[in-house]
Amino acid sequence: MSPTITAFATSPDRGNGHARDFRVRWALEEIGQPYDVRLVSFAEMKQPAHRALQPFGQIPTWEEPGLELFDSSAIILHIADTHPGLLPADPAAKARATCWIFAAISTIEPLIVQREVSILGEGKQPWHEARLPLVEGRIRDRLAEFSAWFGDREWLEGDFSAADLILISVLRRPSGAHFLGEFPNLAAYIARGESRPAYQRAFAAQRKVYDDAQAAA
Ligand code: GTB
Repeated sequence: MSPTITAFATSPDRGNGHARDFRVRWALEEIGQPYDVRLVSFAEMKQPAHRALQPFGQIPTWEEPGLELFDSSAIILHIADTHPGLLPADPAAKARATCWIFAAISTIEPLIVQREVSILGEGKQPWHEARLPLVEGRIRDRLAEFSAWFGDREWLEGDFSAADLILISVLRRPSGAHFLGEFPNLAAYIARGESRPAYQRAFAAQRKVYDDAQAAA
């Protein structure tokens, strides 16, 4: 039986693959696992039935017989634990790749999200113009650190892994991509990820949701 994930019925990212169901879709495409998608409206996400799956009323969620999960990274780790091909088999390499999953979502992504919060949520505040360069400086510094470490690697840990999938998803968010002209090795890294057939299948699937919603509107 295929797992079921949830995704936005009408994604605010306008079909650009920035909502976090995209990471799960990409992971599933990488391993060739078919999946079902239940689309939820913003109102439905805040109802008790959805909060029973996701306490914060968010997407994505995961349902398979005997297991319900939330949080895209936890879902991807579960997929990687139960299918070959998303994390290295060698325990030390697997630990290092897992380390990058946590670094992506806890050390890099919050700075990128902060710029989005700053622009979208605080843009009318009188202190916004003064604060934005500080927020952007933190992103630039962090990307410079990562770029220096990454150098001319192809992927984070040996072959492509779930760590690359998550970190590339983080870096391609608009507030990460905004700085990529300054870091050619990171721009090339993202392009490598985006050129993967599994990425393209996942992107097309989430884009179809947006296109269908537009056509029905
Ligand atoms: N830690 C959780 C995870 O990784 O699964 C975070 C889940 C999360 O933030 N979900 C968001 C959500 O459901 C969607 S992805 N938000 C609705 C709410 O909280 O009410 C975040 C997101 C949303 C929109 C864009 N965008 O428009 O570009 C990008 C990312």
